[in-house]
Amino acid sequence: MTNTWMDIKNANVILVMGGNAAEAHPVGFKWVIEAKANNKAKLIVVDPRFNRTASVADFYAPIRAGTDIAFLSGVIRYLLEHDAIQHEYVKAYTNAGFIVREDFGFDEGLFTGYDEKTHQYDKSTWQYETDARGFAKVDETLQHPRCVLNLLKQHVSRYTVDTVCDITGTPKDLYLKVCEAIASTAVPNRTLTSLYALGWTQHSIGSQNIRTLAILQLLLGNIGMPGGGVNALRGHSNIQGLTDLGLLSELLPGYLNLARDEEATRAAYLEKRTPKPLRPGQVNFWSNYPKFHTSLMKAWYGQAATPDNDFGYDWLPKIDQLYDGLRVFDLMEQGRMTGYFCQGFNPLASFPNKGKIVSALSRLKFLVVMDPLATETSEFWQDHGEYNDVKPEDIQTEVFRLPTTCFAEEEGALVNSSRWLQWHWKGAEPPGECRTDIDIMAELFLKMRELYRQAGGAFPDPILNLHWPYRIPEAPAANELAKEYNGYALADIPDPKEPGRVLVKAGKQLSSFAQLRDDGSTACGTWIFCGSWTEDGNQMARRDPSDPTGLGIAPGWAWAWPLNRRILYNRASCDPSGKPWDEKRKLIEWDGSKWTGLDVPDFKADAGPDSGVSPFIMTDEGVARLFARHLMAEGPFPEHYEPFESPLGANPLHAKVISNPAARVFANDKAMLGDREEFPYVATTYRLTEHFHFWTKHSRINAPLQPEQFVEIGEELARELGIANGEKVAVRSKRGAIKAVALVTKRIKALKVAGQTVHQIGIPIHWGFTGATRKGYIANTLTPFLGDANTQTPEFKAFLVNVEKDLSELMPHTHKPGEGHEERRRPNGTTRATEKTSWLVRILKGRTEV
Ligand SMILES: Nc1nc2c(c(=O)[nH]1)N[C@H]1C(S)=C(S)[C@@H](COP(=O)(O)OP(=O)(O)OC[C@H]3O[C@@H](n4cnc5c(=O)[nH]c(N)nc54)[C@H](O)[C@@H]3O)O[C@H]1N2
Ligand SMILES: Nc1nc2c(c(=O)[nH]1)N[C@H]1C(S)=C(S)[C@@H](COP(=O)(O)OP(=O)(O)OC[C@H]3O[C@@H](n4cnc5c(=O)[nH]c(N)nc54)[C@H](O)[C@@H]3O)O[C@H]1N2
Ligand SMILES: [Mo]
Repeated sequence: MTNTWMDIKNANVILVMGGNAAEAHPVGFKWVIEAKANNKAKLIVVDPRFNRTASVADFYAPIRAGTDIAFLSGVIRYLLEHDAIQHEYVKAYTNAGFIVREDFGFDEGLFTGYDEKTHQYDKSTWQYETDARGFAKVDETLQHPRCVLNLLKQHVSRYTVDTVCDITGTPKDLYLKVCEAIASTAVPNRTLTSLYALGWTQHSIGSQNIRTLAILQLLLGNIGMPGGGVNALRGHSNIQGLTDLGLLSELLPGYLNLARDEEATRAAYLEKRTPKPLRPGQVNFWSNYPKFHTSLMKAWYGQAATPDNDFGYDWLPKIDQLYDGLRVFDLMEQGRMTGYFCQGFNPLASFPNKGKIVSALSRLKFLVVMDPLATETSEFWQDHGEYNDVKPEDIQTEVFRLPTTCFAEEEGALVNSSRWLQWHWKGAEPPGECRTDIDIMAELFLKMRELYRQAGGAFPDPILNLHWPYRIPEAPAANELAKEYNGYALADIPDPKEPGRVLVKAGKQLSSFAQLRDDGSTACGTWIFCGSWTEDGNQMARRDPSDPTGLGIAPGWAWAWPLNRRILYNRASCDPSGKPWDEKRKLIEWDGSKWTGLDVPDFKADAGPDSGVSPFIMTDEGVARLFARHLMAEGPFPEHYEPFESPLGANPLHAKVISNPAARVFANDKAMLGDREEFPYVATTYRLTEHFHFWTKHSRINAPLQPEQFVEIGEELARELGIANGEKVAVRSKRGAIKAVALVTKRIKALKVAGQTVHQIGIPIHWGFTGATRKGYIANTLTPFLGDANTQTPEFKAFLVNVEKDLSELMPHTHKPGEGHEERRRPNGTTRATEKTSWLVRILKGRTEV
């Protein structure tokens, strides 16, 4: 979230689109109710289904799954046409006036630079015109035909109300009501907040859904404002922490990233990540990158990281390509992976095209599952009849299960959607042989280090040099790790402003990332967490709920990254002269010599209105980007592309390009896409309050609340197909079929789209063949194996199915392993599957045939 949960209460209009907050975030959703009760806020829900959030909305608009870019681009056109934009904000705080290169263009669905062979863009034209000094040219009058605002106007001009409603299926009167409500927040004293989650991200155009909303919020002047923002409601309780700590193939902690193959030296790597400002006098915060990276290497490698060895630069992998989940399972299926560690992840149930996942896991030599439960993944090799129709004797994979604890059985911090690091304490002792994930990983590491020490190896340095300062090496404590993430001084840090004065003494905890150095004198595991555990103690454990301004800031409750700032970009909540746009929403202000206020200013504390520094200090241009330059895979402006399985089989906007031309699709999976003749209905998948994914079905309290797989079918379609409520039906896609109980509902209506009727089917995801619910099929038997071009998030939310009453010919999954995939066998030539519920020691003793 750019803002925080509590801040939602400050909004005048709340748009829930691409999420179902009342169902999936029921506790945080109370702030929406507060806004309605105390602020007379209007709640708008745009969703294919009239869902639980819609049931308390002021208006609900139905939409065809996968068409949100068209919907929102039409709203942007409406705002520009009705002059409902906050002019002063747009002019001063966005790149509206920046002039784009003459050779940039967009034609028939493609931006300039597309390569048909690689399905990728050469983005060199997606840039500004620059002057002799390398600064971007800007037309303050916004008249230049190639300034960003005019290009945006031109780009969205095709999204007329009629075109949009024809693509989305949204009735015109409802669409116009949504436009009007959103436009009402263009004034400085009204804000729109937007709450989204997977209804936007799980598409082949997921990232651009969010970009479109960001553009809209900038035009309305709603970024940085209390009650505004672009607010991602995150998933698992610590999934925000997962990205913060860099647990994606290309990331390092704090959104730093791994070197690419071609970046042979640390100097080349750092230079690329330390951009020069695009405007005179602008501060670009990423100029501090070398300090963050060097401090990270000191935290990881301690004394072994020295200037002479480039602080261990070569010990970290350099990547040739992304190794995201889709790529990993594709490589696995090709037989190009030996082993896989599955930690807190149940891909057989949660990843697309279950048939492909079974086929992939079957080609491993070993699979390690670290989980408190026996999951579908750990049992993938077992024959569960129609629900998991495999022959164990054909599967070579050896499976190890390492039982772990759950969050309540250990202490530590969880990061929530508001970026708050909240410390929690152990609530119970773990049962049986369970051990914490930290202990398991620590023991594995120590064993590997011992093996490297004894036997050497191709490249022992990254393992042998790792700094391991924990009191009990087999069990690093949560507080030791938290202090390391925060960072500490390795030598006295001199105060740059006062010669002779020491800012931080050697050995002391740091209190701000401004204290980090690139000479090796500081260590810090995650620069954005710097300040969370200072010499004053554990800031994450603070529990002071007081909210002095009533704006929901509560600075003494836990700790928010960065620097306990609650609302990001809050400099933009003031006008260029430093006065709040709205006195009632005063977060910070310029007092004549410095920025003051209740929130921590997102700016240099002493850079005044005349300093020439613009508010968005994380960008090279100092302003927010309506035009994203080279940063998105499929274009600097969002464009409507159809889902890969489209009920239209065409894109009403351009004949040649139907779906996202840069999306993540592997050759083998293209053959597994269905067409509208065979699969006429749009399907989307989602969750229910009563279950948490695939684990609460193991709980005897949750299981009976939603005991078995059902699918939601609108009344009109049910009538057409002769399906009665409660009857069992088969739902089939190109990838396979599932059986489910039909729930016939008024809550999904047929839509009129491009002259045809489109029916949508709703498929909740929570069942499988383990646990206390009725045994069932896995919903992801149906979903396509392809994803977003930027994040590689799978397209779980828009695909094609058929619904059948005849259950006799059900083929659980039709996936055939791609051609050219080599069969691999265990070295001894046997094929077998074995259940290894035994303990980690088995691996450590080296008894596997790895
Ligand atoms: N009880 C419970 N809570 C949970 C979870 C859980 O399993 N159980 N999971 C957690 C996790 S990990 C996550 S990521 C979040 C997810 O939170 P949400 O994203 O809110 O959850 P979903 O149910 O996947 O989808 C939300 C809505 O998106 C709609 N939708 C589908 N396609 C489209 C589309 O193309 N456009 C629009 N506008 N809407 C669409 C669906 O109809 C659905 O109502 O929930 C978290 N909270
Ligand atoms: N079709 C479709 N598919 C989807 C989605 C969708 O909307 N539609 N949503 C996607 C989303 S957003 C998500 S987040 C994924 C979820 O997919 P997964 O993360 O694979 O699903 P979970 O059931 O949450 O699995 C997490 C596992 O972690 C275990 N666990 C719990 N605590 C601990 C712990 O402390 N340590 C360890 N090691 N394990 C622990 C649980 O027992 C559980 O088995 O599903 C995705 N798949
Ligand atoms: Mo999630």
